[in-house]
Amino acid sequence: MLLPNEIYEVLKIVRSHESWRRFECINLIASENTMSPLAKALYVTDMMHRYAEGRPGKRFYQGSRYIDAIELKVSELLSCLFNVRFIEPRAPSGTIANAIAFKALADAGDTAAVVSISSGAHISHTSRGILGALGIKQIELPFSTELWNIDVDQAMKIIEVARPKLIVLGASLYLFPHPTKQLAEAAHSIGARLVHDAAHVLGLIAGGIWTNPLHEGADVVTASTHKTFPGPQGGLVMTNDENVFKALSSHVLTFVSNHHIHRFPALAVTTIEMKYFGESYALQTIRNAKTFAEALVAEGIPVVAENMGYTKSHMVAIDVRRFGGGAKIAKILEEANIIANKNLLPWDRQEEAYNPSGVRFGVQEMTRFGMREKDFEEVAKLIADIIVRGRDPAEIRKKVIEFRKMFTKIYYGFDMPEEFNKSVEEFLNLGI
Ligand code: DSN
Repeated sequence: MLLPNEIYEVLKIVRSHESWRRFECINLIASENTMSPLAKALYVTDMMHRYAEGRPGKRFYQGSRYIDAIELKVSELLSCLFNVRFIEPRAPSGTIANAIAFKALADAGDTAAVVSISSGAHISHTSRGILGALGIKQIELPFSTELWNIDVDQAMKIIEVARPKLIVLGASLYLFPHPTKQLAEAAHSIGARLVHDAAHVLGLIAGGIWTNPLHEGADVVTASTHKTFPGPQGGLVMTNDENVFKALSSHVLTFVSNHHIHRFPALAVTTIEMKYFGESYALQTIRNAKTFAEALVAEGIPVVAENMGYTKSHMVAIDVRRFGGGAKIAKILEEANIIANKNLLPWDRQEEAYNPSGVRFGVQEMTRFGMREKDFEEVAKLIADIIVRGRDPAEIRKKVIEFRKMFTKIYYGFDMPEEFNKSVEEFLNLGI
């Protein structure tokens, strides 16, 4: 076949990525996941070519009758799963979901209270990100490394004095649920609103293991749909307040123009999977994280939040200062095909982002590929071989590739009965 060389070059890059990350690595990035075969099959359809600015029934373009149907369907499925009145599914990322929420609830010159990036805030929560781009000022919520959480008493004092317009909870380093109830009460007592960014833990909420912050008093929850919630990359916003919803929705066009419609069928399928299998998946995820943390400690690697039991989420964070820092460790783990990211820890200064104290792991993706507690004990040994015992990463890489061969299949949903998987295969064989 005669094709321009450039085509083969592109193909080679894609194939190399696919065989490496999909089949040869232990993927432990806490913000990633893999869709089921059914969701993936429904991702690439004609919908990805279309424009449908506006809301169902009120579009700026013709030709959107089935786009309306899928947008309404996915909103309905998500509303039911999360038991909320209003869902805005059109944000193409969690950051844009935050932009929509902040813009709807605050004006330039207002103030938002947020933890620091080192204590877990996502960059979009801060003056370096969306908050700053919207001209909203940032004050810091105090974080206790004893509790590995927001210091509620101190936070309440700060809120009372500074009277911010917004309080932003939720985090990218998120080991224990933030105190939504207390801080929502504090926010409402001064007429402020609470936005909870549940991007990382949306799948744990869908599985009923973490409480939906909207049910604890948050005014708005933002999220992304591809971390512990194993759907296509994207964002969403939810609220129970109709006026807030109208304000949010009116800002989608500001930040998004056309939304990425082809996400919706895959998001709908993932939502259905989570309805039926989300609880067992979320439970296994948090069990794996806890076991992984304990196994790392047993191997001589310091895990943060020891006195709090290390984690109640999908994440585990290690403090690798004495091994040369997060940048060095994340890089040598990558040489062994163990993929994680360097991460600031609360005592780090923001300028240390290029070599922070920590490395962050997430167990959610490998849990979906079938890893259980004993498998994460093995992963902890492989990591310790490199970090503690100083073994050659190239030698460990061979072991990792062998180990990963046992975990390559994602089923329709986590822990599906075999007959269900067969039905999905038959369905997929029919083509779209
Ligand atoms: N930066 C992402 C994370 O890894 O947590 C969140 O968008």
